[in-house]
Amino acid sequence: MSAEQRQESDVEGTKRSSEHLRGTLALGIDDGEPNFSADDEQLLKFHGIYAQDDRDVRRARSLAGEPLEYSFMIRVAIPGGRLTPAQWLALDQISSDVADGTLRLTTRQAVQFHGVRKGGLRPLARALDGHLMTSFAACGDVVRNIVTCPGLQSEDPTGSLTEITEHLARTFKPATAAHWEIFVDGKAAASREETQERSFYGATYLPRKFKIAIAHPGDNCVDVFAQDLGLVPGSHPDAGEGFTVLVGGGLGRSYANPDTFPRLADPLTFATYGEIDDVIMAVINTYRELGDRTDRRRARMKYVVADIGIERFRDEIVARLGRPLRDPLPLMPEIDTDDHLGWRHLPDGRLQIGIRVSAGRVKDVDGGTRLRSALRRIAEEYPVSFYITPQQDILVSSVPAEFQEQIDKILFDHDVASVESLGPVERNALACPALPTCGQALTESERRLPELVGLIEGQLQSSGLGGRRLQLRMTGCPNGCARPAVAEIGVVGRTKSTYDIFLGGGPRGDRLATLHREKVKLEEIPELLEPLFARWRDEGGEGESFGDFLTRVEGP
Ligand code: SRM
Ligand code: SF4
Repeated sequence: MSAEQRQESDVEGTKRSSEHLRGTLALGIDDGEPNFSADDEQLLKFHGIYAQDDRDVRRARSLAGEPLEYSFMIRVAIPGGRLTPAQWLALDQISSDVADGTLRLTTRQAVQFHGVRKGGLRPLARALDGHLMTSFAACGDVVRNIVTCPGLQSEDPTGSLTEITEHLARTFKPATAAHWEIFVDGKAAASREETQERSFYGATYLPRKFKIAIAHPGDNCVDVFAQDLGLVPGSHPDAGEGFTVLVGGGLGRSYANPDTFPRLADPLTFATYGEIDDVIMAVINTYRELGDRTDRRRARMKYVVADIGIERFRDEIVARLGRPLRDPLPLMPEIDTDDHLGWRHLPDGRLQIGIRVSAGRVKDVDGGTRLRSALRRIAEEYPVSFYITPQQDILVSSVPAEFQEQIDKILFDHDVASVESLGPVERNALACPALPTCGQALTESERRLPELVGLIEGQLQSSGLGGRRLQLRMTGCPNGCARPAVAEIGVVGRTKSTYDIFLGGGPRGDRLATLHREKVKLEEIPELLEPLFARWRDEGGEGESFGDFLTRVEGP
């Protein structure tokens, strides 16, 4: 049966009848209940709000016949991950006032709050609004937070890619005033004139989320091949400055649907800065019209590209643009992933320090690292800027040279690990939040990352490979939020106590890892890696990464 003949999914009906993302949210927020109706929970996502419950106590509560421990996760969209000190301080304050005291940096340069109660939603939205931030459209079937390599921004004295990032964020943000009415202005805004929604969103928005990232030509820290639409800056010999545009990437997979799979984006065209909005619009309109609205698991744009092929997809874009497309520029052969950690000099004479944040969780640990306090102090006292990286880390940037030592001292006094002291796996490990907040988690991720890092670093050590860097990414389910599908070692939750192990991705992010072993307990991973590490040690080329080695000897 074709997608047109199948019935559209319930979420499509909810969106259509929501009057541009309002639904009954304005009533639900004041109804005295700890949660919202099922339809409103779908709409909440467009406002950057996820209904969750504490899964550590879910079973006990259900057995006792008690209501679940409801709370909300709020994701703040931060274009390019760039924040002023005042914005950082506002986020820090929110985390004390209405959330669980932590800030969670995400793999898409956003910030999440967990454990927010219904009564905290409006104060949170107002605090964000007061500092020119919003959670609106950080989630939902829209263009998500625009990700941009922090190096492209902080190391570019012209600021042009920061401007483009902000321009794209504005251009593709839905126009409805619903969020400001319901969460920010309350009753005052109810009389506000209805805004026309953008034509490429209409009443039902997109079939699913749509992700855009801008990569540095030589540094794929954003994982450009994993995006619905990736942009790589370049200079065309005839057309001038612009982007090579890639389309059709995405990493999610569902055990329940074997027709789902991770996919790397294909190069589509080269577009100048002046042309890029129209090209993105044409891609979004193509997706809007051809995307599957019947099965949400197969609704991402990567399936449109996979189903019709990149050539026909190109024809669809040409038809919508009404002009031919240029060929894409070839991508640089030497691409790596810069973790942006440690001190570096910026072209304007100032400095930048990249600070590792394990699993993106900024917090103070009693008797341990007090990263949250350290960052607060830096934001309070120094004229700097911040960037969240796509590796869940944070950069303190634009540091005047005279403050370098003082900042080092603050980090030292708060027991924040220096980059030199990080282990070779720890340095680049990513983990998604998973339990206890994520409703989709099959098992643990963030909470067991330190243990897994220790196991793999221990095995490297005993295999005589102590200092070798390795890219580890862990998730609690196959949705792939920490991008394990392109990692050298991807550890993906399968059951409550086991993981599927994927191997063979690489630091360039241009190769999918392949399934090596199913249903492995974490404790069994060193044993599984031991013979592979021994071969890598004995047969690997000079400086050859683990992923490249495995691919060379075992094939892709
Ligand atoms: Fe994700 C859903 C967390 C990046 C693929 N993701 C979720 C939810 C909202 C769970 C849910 O639907 O109930 C998770 C919230 C958990 C929690 O308690 O906080 C969640 N995703 C995250 C974050 C926070 C992981 C992290 O460790 O940083 C990342 C937030 C990004 C942001 O700021 O916008 C995050 N998610 C990703 C990525 C990586 C990326 O975009 O670079 C992917 C893979 C790329 C892709 O989209 O294909 C990803 N998340 C998914 C999917 C699978 C979508 C699919 O195509 O099937 C889901 C499930 C869904 O949407 O229904 C999902
Ligand atoms: Fe949740 Fe799965 Fe994403 Fe982890 S990968 S945050 S478990 S949806």
